[in-house]
Amino acid sequence: MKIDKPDPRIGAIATDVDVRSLSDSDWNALYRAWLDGIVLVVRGQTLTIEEFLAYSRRFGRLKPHRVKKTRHPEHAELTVMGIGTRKPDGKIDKTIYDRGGGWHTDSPWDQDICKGTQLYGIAIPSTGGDTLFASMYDAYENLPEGLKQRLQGLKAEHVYGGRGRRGNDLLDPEDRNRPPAVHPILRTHEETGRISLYANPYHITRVQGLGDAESEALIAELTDHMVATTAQYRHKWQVGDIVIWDNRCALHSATGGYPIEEQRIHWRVTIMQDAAEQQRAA
Ligand SMILES: O=C(O)CCC(=O)C(=O)O
Ligand SMILES: [Fe+2]
Repeated sequence: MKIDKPDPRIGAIATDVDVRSLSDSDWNALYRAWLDGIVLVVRGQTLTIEEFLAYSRRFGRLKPHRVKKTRHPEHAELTVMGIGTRKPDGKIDKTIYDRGGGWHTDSPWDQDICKGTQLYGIAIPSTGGDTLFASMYDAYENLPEGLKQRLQGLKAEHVYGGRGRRGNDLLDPEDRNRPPAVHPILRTHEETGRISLYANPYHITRVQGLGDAESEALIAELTDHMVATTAQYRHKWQVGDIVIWDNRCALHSATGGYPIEEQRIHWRVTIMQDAAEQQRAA
């Protein structure tokens, strides 16, 4: 196995390895490369659904996604991304085509911590469709000192789709309008001990304890800092790529811009942090 690091701050790319038959030392190296690199790419895999789920479970417990209509019918833990970009009337279904567009972390609307999301490339368009990742460790480290102090102890509320409840159409009616999840804006990573900025421009609704205008202004200020980080990795997909990112310390964004007549399909899992990991940090 070979692991390349395009930038010491973000990204790790593993090649010459088969995730179905990993030695203990290769597994430990992959997990470490993920924690250190925030985004881990493993190229060139040929997996069945069961094999993809088994490899994903090595990272942690899998939780079926709140969006039920894109779950695989026989494997609730598997979401299939990118099916149905064209509606029966020929129009583009933007909720499918644009899904994952705009800087965000996954599942901040869940009170349980989503440690990672893993995608597996099934069908990749000839052009466009890259995914961008940004380090929120770096965003935190580059905040002005006064702002770092101001954020101490502040918590933010998150709901699916944020203030505009964007993407609500993907949810079944009983899953819309759930109460917000609350997370600290400065979060200490349970496994690396590093501090990151966790304010999710997409799903955030308000900063607790502040008036509406002050909350909006702070969200705007933090968003500017988060998206300005230069510690970014742009993934250009190939069929057979597995990409896992650490939702505790990264933003990501699907960039779209691929031909609508071409397919862009990924298998996706949501990987949760278990209670023991959470306690180890406390
Ligand atoms: O399709 C992509 O590039 C990213 C999708 C996304 O945001 C996700 O799966 O959480
Ligand atoms: Fe996402």
